[in-house]
Amino acid sequence: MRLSRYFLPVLKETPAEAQIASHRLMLRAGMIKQASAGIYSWLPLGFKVLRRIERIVHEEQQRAGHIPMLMPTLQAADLWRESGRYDDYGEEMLRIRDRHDRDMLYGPTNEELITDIFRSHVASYRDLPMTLYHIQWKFRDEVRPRFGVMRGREFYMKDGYNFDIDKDAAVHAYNRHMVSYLRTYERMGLQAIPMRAETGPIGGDLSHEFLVLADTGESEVFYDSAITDLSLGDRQVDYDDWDECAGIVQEWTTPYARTDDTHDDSLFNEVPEDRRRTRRGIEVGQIFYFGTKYSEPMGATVQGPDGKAVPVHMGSHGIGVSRLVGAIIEANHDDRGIIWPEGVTPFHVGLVNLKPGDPEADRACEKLYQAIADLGLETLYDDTDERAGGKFATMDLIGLPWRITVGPRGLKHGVVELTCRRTGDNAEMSPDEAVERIAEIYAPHHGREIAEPMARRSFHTWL
Ligand code: 5CA
Repeated sequence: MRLSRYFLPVLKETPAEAQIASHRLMLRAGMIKQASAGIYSWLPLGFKVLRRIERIVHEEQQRAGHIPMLMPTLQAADLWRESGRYDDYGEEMLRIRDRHDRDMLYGPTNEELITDIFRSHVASYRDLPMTLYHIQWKFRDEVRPRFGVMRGREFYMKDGYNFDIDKDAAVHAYNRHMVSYLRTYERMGLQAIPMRAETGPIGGDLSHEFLVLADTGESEVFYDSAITDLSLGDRQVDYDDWDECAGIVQEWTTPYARTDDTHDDSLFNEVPEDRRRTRRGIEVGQIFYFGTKYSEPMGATVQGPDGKAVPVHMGSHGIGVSRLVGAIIEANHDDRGIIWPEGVTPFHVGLVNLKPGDPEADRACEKLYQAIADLGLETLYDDTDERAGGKFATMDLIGLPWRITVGPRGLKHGVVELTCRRTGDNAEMSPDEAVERIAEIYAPHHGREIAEPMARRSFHTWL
């Protein structure tokens, strides 16, 4: 993409209404614009990051064998009356009446809708286990929407629902979700720590939240620092293997890690003192097992092996897709701007032409642009007439992890400059070498979905 033809409305001034770094930087980098309180338009750069995150979520869900679908944002109130949540949910639910005076609502979550789909079409235990998910906009009329996309009223969420024959099978689904979430966040360059959680309006008695450590997080968190040494890395996981998934869950849930909701001082004090940490965190996901809370009142039963009808055991599992954009920035920025992890960056490379109009510089840039495109990677090419200082400031603000700077002076010696946004390290090299370096850097991220086998049971393509 050429910057001269793109829409990147960066702001020079720091917007007064933004209290935290991610909100400020998203506004300044031209990623979002507030439409009304807690509701945002996603401008091209922000939309690109949202899509990258969404794609990672889809790939990891499908790797775990979960089936994508799409449910609407507007729902009929009657379904929520069946589960009893229409009255319970309270002020956070946006209630709407249509022209026929029917009560509708903008979905804050989808347990009822999915349970209705399930009961209409599935009748036998032979069709289980099954996990369906979608990524869709939600609305919660938060009292205090704030921090930009981090606590919005309208927000984008992946929500998945498992249907299993009994508790043991549903606990495996819970474990499988925990493992696939760990992988999902790692691919985004994040460490998200699973912490025991309250279940709130979703219900049930087993739940974990995933928290990204950041000073601006809304929750206070208490943990054993040993948990931050854990990583899945390239570990291949068989998502159908109950013991393997349970083993990984055990590994991640043994060190103490809780939010202020579930914190227990006496247990925390058993952690060796030098490993006890108290910090703040951003909740980027939550998983629940709630058994038959919805299936029983709504009559979602299947015929078991003995011919008897039994209510299915369910759980639901959410990832805050739009919140993640803010959370990633909270965990990755400096005083000059955003620093995107390679896995989610909107463009892989920023290409700065210091002298547009100079035939040598133009030719070198075009060649680099093409060579990077041939790798299947995207470049944002600053071909504008702005002065060098302004170009660098914009690139630093929007946070592309790698920048190639091309100018007539360097080209005389056959070199361009490759700069790492995170460390500020600069190196001169030939344009060919720069392309090679870029290829190496992105190899572990790019095409990963092709290189690694998906879950054996199902592989549904997306896009
Ligand atoms: N039905 C369950 C699981 S699908 C559910 O709704 N879970 S939740 O309430 O925990 O939401 C899932 C995730 O959505 C949260 O972990 C959080 O990351 C994100 N989220 C929740 N509320 C907001 C909000 N107001 N703004 C942005 N993201 C939000």
